[in-house]
Amino acid sequence: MKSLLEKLGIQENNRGSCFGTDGWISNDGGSLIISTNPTNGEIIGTVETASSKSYEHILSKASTSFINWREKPAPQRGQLIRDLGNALRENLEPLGELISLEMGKIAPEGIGEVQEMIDICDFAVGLSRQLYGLTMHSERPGHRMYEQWHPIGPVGVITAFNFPGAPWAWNAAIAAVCGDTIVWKPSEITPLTAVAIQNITNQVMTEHETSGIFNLLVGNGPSIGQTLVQDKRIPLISFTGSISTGRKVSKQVAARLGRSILELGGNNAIIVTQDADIDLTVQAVLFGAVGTTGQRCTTTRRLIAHSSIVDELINRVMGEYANVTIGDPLDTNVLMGPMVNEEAVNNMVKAVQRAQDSGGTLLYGGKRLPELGPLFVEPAIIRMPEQIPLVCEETFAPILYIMDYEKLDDAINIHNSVPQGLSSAIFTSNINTAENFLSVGGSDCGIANVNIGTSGAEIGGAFGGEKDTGGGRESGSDAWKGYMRRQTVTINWTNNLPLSQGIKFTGKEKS
Ligand code: UN1
Repeated sequence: MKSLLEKLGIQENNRGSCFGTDGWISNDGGSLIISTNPTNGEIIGTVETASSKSYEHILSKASTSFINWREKPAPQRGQLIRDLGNALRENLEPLGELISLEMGKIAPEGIGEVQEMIDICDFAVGLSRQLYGLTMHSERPGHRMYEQWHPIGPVGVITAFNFPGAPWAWNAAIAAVCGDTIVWKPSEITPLTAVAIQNITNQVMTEHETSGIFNLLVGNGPSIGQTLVQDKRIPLISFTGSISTGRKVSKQVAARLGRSILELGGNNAIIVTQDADIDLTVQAVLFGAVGTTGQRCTTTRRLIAHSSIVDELINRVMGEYANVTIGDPLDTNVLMGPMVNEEAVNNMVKAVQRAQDSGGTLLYGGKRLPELGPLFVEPAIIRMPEQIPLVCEETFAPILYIMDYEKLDDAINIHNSVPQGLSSAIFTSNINTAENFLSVGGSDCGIANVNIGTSGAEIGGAFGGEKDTGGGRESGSDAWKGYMRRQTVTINWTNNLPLSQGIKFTGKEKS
């Protein structure tokens, strides 16, 4: 472990406020966050939280750096992101391993997360030459109209423990090519991954003889997070986390008329029709429900299967679950690591009990595995006769609720009858059924997949969802527009001043 941490520049005790290589700020008065390995409870390292003085320091650095950074031509900004992508490539394995160590996801998923960071850098480099605005035909003769996109300012990025790197990268890589600087408040559960990433960005900023583009503020949500959310100097807050915290963030940002991008909880389902390819479905369910120990916002939480195939599907899925090796996420044969903390385990155990008390049948797992460690659990499969309120909640754990249906309309109705709207999927070999699911009356989610599970989205699409998921979009497609301000420009190149809508306002007609 020591050599891994050394490679990433992590010490036993780390500072948590930074704006560049020489910009690690010592906190007077900041408390310590202890980062522990959820697999064995061992301390990996500590990080100092930002004091109010270091907060001010970082904010002023992010604000002054913005003034210079925004002047750099976007394709040149892209060069820095190209080098960031390359630096991440060089650190693919150690950074992936640190993510596994600190968060508990298995090694291939830790590495996959870093790959996702690299992918978004590649995307952002291309984007740096494609920040296109439209031109419009003016209704007035001799007038030209177009829109241009300007950087918006320092962007506040608040991320969650389950993906300690990728959502930062979706925001940071895109915001940086857009000309913004970034102030990152990572989850207090995964501060070391954040310190490692900051070290990588520092190296890249130094190579480019700059600083203050990527800034870090480690601290607790209710203190530093809240201060950031209420800070008028931050025109945009991008928040990933729970619905309840997202609601507070949204209100506070709206109260100061700032902008927010919210990526909140999901309650993602797969509909399995009578003509689905069962082999394909079973593989997708396994990755979707068990992957990342059920702690992705895109995790498959509900399976809505046609009554004619539900029993076969349950048998097949249970067969796969029986082969899931649970244990140290860095062991190559392990498919499911620990949960993140005691609270998460308790929430899971409680939900499994509540489901049974409300008429559900526990078909598989759902118990603690104390012999492996206090944070290990078996994934649970629960057959539900109907979609009770508990199933409409997101329990951030590997619990799969299975329900059945007769008619596709009923399945879509069950599917959409939850408050969240992030990711969705249908397994079918019937094109009509698939198109029905994708039509306006079909899935109400931000992501809709056919013959692909609910999790594991590529960076090229816009990522996010509707309803209580918060409506934000990050990552690919045109999500970059959220990180810039649009300016509509009209130029009159004549000696006349015609008004729009044909209005005459000369005062001469009277006399
Ligand atoms: C998250 O859980 O917050 O689609 C992000 C996925 C990943 C991202 C998940 N690409 O599952």
